[in-house]
This record gives sequence, structure tokens and C-alpha cells, in this order.
Amino acid sequence: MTGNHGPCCGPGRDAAQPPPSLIALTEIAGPGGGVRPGPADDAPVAQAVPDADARGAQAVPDADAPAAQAVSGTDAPPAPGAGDAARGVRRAGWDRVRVELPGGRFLMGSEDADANPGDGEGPVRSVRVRAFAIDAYAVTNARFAEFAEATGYVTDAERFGWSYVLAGFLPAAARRTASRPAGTPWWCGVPGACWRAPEGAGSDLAGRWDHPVVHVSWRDANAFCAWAGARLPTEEEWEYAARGGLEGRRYPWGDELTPAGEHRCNIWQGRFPVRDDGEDGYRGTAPVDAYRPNGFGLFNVVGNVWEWCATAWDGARVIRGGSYMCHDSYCNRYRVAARSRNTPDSTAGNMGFRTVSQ
Ligand SMILES: [Ca+2]
Ligand SMILES: [Ca+2]
Repeated sequence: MTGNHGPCCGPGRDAAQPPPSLIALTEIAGPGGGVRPGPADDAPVAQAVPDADARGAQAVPDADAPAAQAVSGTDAPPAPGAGDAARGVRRAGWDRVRVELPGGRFLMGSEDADANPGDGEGPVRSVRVRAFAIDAYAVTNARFAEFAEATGYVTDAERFGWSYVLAGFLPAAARRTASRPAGTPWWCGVPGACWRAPEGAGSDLAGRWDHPVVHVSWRDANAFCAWAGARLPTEEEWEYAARGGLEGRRYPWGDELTPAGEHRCNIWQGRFPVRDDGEDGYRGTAPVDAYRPNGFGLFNVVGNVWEWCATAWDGARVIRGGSYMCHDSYCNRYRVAARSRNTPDSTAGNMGFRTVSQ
């Protein structure tokens, strides 16, 4: 695998072959059995068992980062109720903290030599954004569950009956039967995969309520926003917020990927797409508050999950930040200026969002 031009963000829904039959997965799950991600010889190691140690490294703002943020809590949030406890909510409202940003001019884009020219990251230009407030965290499963319960909303993945899951998260038998897009064979179209069941029928959100919601389309994200009194960020707002007050840097924290050997984001280590060593503490998604925030107090803007933006790009919509599947050998779009896109009804296990308001 060479180059960094691949659509690691996942193919659009229209690239799909018909997904495998539901029967296939039912057989794999067995009576009462869950389809759980499992390691296999020919695929990445299974996901989502965070190191206890890795969690300890989080959430300490850089002392030397620009002190631009004003963190706004929610209005006197109620104590967590029984429903919250069931969803692993640590304290009410913790995952909906907003950061108020003053706006202004910033240098957007990059002229990085290793950027894909087709992505249109450059030229670097001065862009102005108005003041706005943005989520410190990507929308969590717990938060999306509140929305789904309150509204009965059915997501695109649920409506279509399938979504894209990284092959390595599936049992070997499911991988063998799954349909895979020709250009990105590490993706499997999995029946029943949706935000509630990230690896398909039998999987659930246990231990992942504080992870970013995935398998949500651009349309789903907008439906959430309408309910929450928010909207998706424009691409300009996203990049301004993601840069955290730093100018002309490759990452939200500076130019080095792992300063002093410290991981700052959830991407892929090892050989993509065969094996993810998980040296950064996570295979698959991480909790939305993993790692240090940027200078504005935003967590995981790069890595973890791609984030939908409002901005259109050739009939598709912009996504930013890269995901746990990004690796320098194939897709270096975890750089803060990097951009990609997908069609508004597309979903995958590495695409989520955060919201803004003005
Ligand atoms: Ca990782
Ligand atoms: Ca992200």
C-alpha cells in the first residue's frame, strides 16, 4: 500500500455491492450469541479495549497552548438518573461542554508536500470566521441515544439495513461472506451495522457510551443538530477550532506527531490494513475525551473519527480530521488541514460529528 490518496474514510453508500444476507450473520452469532469483534490471522486485531494506562494520560490542557477558550458548561445539569447510569454517564452533561471561540482571521489550508493535490488543501489563505461555540467533544453514543429516544429518529444505516465496518472487527466467517468495495477491500458492508450495533447484529455499545457515535450519515447528523438546537460546523469553522490557536502547524498541537514520544491522537500503528498495533492505546474508537485537548480545549479533532461538516464538495459533504484508521503509509489525513468527503447518506464505523452554535 503506497501513497496517501486512498479513501480510507470509507466509500460512499453508492459504491456498495449488495450486503450479505442477514442469515449469514445470524448463523455466526448463534443462539443468544453476540457477534463480537475478534482477532484473526489475516486481519487487524480486534478493537476497542482501551488500556487502563492510556486513559490516565488524558485531559490536561497544554500549559504552553494559547489560552483562548472559555469553556461553557450546561445550565445546572441535573444529577445523572437511572437512564444515564445505564449508559455509563459519568456526570450529567459532561459530554456536551461547549467552547466559545471569538472568531477572527486565521490561515486556513496547507501546502504540505505530502498532501494529495486532489484534496485542495491549499493554497494557504487568510479566512475569517465569526464568533461561535463548538462542542469540546464529538457527539457520544450516550448523547445520540438521548436524541434517538426522545425523537424515535431512525438513522440512514438503520433504514438501509447495513453500514460499513472495518473487516478486522468482524469474526472470520462474517469477513468471508461480506461484500467489500473493490477499491477499499478492508471495508465490509455489514447487515444490521448501525450506531446501536457498531459491528452489526449482536454487537452493542457496552463500554462505549463515551465513545463517539458512528455509522451516522450527514443527514443523521443534521437531524441531531435540529433537535439539539445546533448545526454542523462549516469547514472553515472546523479548521479554525481544530488548530486551537496555532498557526501553520501540521497537527492541532504542533508539527511533531508524537512529541517526546507521547501519542496525541487515535490513529493506526502497524501495517495498514493488516494489523493495528494500537500503540496509542486504542484499536477502533477511543472515548471522546482521550488524549490532551488542543489549545482551545477541543478533544480528538484529528484522529478517532472523521467529523461531518456542513460544507458541500461536488455533491458530497466535507469530512475532516481523519480517524483511527489513518496511517502515514496510506492516508495521512490526520493532519489538521487535511480534508475528505462523502455522500450525505453514507455511513461507516469511523465517521461521526460534533456540533456548533452561534
Ligand atoms: Ca489507535
Ligand atoms: Ca476527529
